[in-house]
Amino acid sequence: MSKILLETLRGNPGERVPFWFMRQAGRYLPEYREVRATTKSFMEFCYSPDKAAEVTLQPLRRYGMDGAILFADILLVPDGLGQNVWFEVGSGPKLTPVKTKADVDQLSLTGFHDKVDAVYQTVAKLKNMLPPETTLLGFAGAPWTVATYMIDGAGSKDHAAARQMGYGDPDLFGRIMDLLVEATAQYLCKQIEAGADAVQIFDSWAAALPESVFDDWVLRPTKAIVDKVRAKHPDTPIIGFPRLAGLQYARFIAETGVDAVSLDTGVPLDWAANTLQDKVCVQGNIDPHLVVSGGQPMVDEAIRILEALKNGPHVFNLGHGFVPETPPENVALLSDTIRNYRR
Ligand code: 1CP
Repeated sequence: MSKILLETLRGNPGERVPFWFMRQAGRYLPEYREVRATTKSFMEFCYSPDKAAEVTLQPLRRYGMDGAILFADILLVPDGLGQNVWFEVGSGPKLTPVKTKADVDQLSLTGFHDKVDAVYQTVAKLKNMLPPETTLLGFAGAPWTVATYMIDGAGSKDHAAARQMGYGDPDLFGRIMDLLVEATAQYLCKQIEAGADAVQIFDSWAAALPESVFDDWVLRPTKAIVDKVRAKHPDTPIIGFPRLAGLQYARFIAETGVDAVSLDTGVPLDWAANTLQDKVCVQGNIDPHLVVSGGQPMVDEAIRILEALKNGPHVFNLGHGFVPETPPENVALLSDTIRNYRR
C-alpha cells in the first residue's frame, strides 16, 4: 500500500492532503502524561524503546495521522557526544556548557552510536508496529540549533553565548559545528537504516541570523548533512525547518537541496505557493495557539491554508509544536477538517 505522506514529500500529491503535527506526542495528551510519569528522568524516558514507541503511537490511535514522528529529543545528540544533558522540571533542558577548547576536546563520536542505540531500537520497533500506509519520520536538530543549547547550557532567549562564540572564536565554534554535522548525518542514516521513511531537520532557532552568518551557521551545515544522507539513502525525503528564517527560506531551499520545508506560522502563503512550492513540498503552518482556542476560527484557518497551498505538494502541519494546554478535542476537529478536505 502506498504511503500518501511519503509520496507527497516526494512531490507527488494526491487528492487528499496528508497530515502530521509537530509535538503530536506530548503533555497535551493524558495517556502521554501517564506513561511519562513512570520514568523520572526525561533522558531515560527517551532512551526507553518500549515507552518511546508507545507514546509515538498514542496520537495516531486518536487522530489517525498519516505520519508518526519518532519520540526522542534533539538533545540526545550532545548527550551521545559526551556532553552532560539533563532536564529540570519547569525550567527545561540543562547542559554543562561547552566554552573552551578543553570542553570541545571532551566531545567525541567514539561511543556515540552505542549511547543513542535505544533511538534506533525505537525506530525498528515502530517500523514493525505501524500500518503500511503510515509514514515513519525520524528527526534530528540542525547543528546551529543544537549548538545554541550546547554553548549556552540551556534554552535561551537570544542564544547569546553561541552567537558570541560564532563571531569571537570561529575556529572553536567551527569544530563544534563540524562534529555536529558528522554526528547528525550518521544519526539520521542509522534512523533510516532502522526503518525511518523520511527525516526532518529542526532548525528551531534559525531566526534573525544576519545573512553574513546564515550561510555558515545554517545553510552549509544543513547542506553537508543533506549531501551525506542522500549519498547513502537517495530515496529518503529530507524535510528542513529553518524556523522564522523569513525571506531566507528561498535560499535555504535553493542551497541545501532539501525535498521539503516546514513553514513557520509567519510565512505568507501566497509567497510560499509562488516562490517555494514549485521547487519543493511545503508543510505547515497553522498557529498551535489557534488550536488551543479551536472552534470555527481554527477550522476557517485550516481551510484557508489548504486552499492556498492546493496547487502543489502540501503536507498539513503546525507552524511550530503543540503546546501542553491544547485541548485534545480541538486536535480531533482539526484532524477531521484536514481528512475531509479534497484538493
Ligand atoms: O515530558 C515532556 O513533555 C517534556 C516536553 C518535551 C517533549 C514532548 C521535550 C523537552 N521534548 C519532547 C519531545 C520532542 N522534542 C520531539 C518528539 C515528539 C513529537 O514531535 O511528537 C521532537 C521532534 C522534539 C524536538 C525538539 N526538542 C526541538 C525542535 C522542535 C521545536 O519544538 O522547536 C527542540 C528545540 C527541543 C528542545 C527541548 N526539548 C524539550 C524542551 C522543553 C526543549 C526546550 C525548548 C526551548 O528551549 O524552548
